This record gives sequence, structure tokens and C-alpha cells, in this order.
Amino acid sequence: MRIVLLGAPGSGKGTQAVRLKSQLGVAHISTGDLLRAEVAAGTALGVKAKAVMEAGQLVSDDIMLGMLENRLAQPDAAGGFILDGYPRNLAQANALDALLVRIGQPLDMAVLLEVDNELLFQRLAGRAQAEGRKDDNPETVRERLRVYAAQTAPVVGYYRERGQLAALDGVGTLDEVYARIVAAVGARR
Ligand code: B4P
Repeated sequence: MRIVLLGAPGSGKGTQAVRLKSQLGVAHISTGDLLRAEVAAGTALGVKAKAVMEAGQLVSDDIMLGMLENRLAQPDAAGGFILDGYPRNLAQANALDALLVRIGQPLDMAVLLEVDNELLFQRLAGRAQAEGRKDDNPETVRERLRVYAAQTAPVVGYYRERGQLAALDGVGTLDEVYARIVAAVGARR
């Protein structure tokens, strides 16, 4: 299966992708994790990305596409993948389609986790306390949610128009949300 996981910051994408990856036996590709690894390694790209991420903005489309292309070329992605955090705007959605056609791995579906803003704030405040991620402070979270509404929400329509979208309620326990995802993915297999 080749799946895009969509949702606002804190909607549960990363959390659920980890479980789904084990069940489907596919690669979990989180562009946020890839960027955080660059930051931790102190690469030139990481230095550039750090400031952008801490401001709650999106890293440039060129950098993200190059990074994704490299990751998809690794052997574990040949048997399918869950893309978590990409695409985040319409340009990335178009670039992804072109890339997947080029490598002969077309997308099967997009899964959207829907959660209201108040709960997103609560979850990210919880993660800020637990993990201390710099971009989880309230001011940056507000900006990330604004960027999501302006740039990423249109991507939902992109997949809906193609008949590839499963829009799911992302509110509930981890198990409840996961069960909805498994049912939606099962229906497309
Ligand atoms: P990401 O790493 O993608 O961060 P995120 O949107 O917060 O999602 P994440 O997957 O980590 O969190 P989740 O909802 O699972 O991006 C970080 C930054 O990287 C971006 O702001 C941007 O700057 C940059 N970036 C990444 N991709 C990019 C791209 N394609 N283009 C440009 N820039 C890019 O979990 C959040 C919290 O909620 C957790 O604590 C979790 O435990 C909790 N939670 C989840 N589900 C729950 C549930 N059902 N009940 C209770 N709590 C729950």
C-alpha cells in the first residue's frame, strides 16, 4: 500500500503511522523526522531548516522534494510506504504525483485525520511538556495551525477530487482512531 496521511499538527499522523507501518509492513516516511535528523546532525540543510521549523513555517519545496526522492529510493520503500507530513501544499502534491509516476509507484489513497483546533492545542501542549519540542510552544503552534489552514488544507480537496480521500474522525483514544484507519485502508486494499 502507498498511503498519504494528512492532518493538522497534533492530529495524530506520526503517532498512528508508527502502528500502521508495522501492520502493513511498509516504510514510514515522516518528513518532519527527516528534517529533525538533519537538525540533530548539524548538516547545512539542518541549520537552514531549524529556524524555519521553529518559526512554524514550511521548509522550501525544493529541499523537501529532494529529501523525499532520496528516501523513496531506499530499498524498504519499494514494498509500499506511508507518507507522514508530505505533501503540505498544492505544489508538493503535484510534485509528489509526478515523482510517483516517474518511479512507477502510484498512490493508493490519502487518509485525513480531522481534529478541532482546541484539542490540537491541548495535545501539542502535552507534547511540549513531555518532549520539549521547540515548535510545540503556543505561539509557534498557532502559526503552524495558520499555515495548515492556508497551505495544507487545500491538499485535502486535491485528493477528494481524485476520489482518493478517506476523511476520518481523529478524536478518540489512540486505539479508536487506529481502528478507523485500519477499516478505511482495508476497504481500499
Ligand atoms: P511534523 O513532524 O510533521 O509535525 P506535526 O504536524 O506536529 O505532526 P506529528 O506527526 O509529529 O504529531 P502527531 O499529530 O502524531 O512537522 C514539523 C515541522 O517540520 C513543520 O512545522 C514544518 O516546519 C516541517 N515540515 C515537515 N514536513 C514538511 C513538508 N512536507 N514541507 C515543508 N515543511 C515540512 O502527535 C501530536 C501529539 O498528539 C503527540 O503528543 C501525540 O501523543 C498526541 N496524540 C496523537 N493522537 C492522539 C489521540 N488520539 N489522543 C490523545 N493524544 C494524541
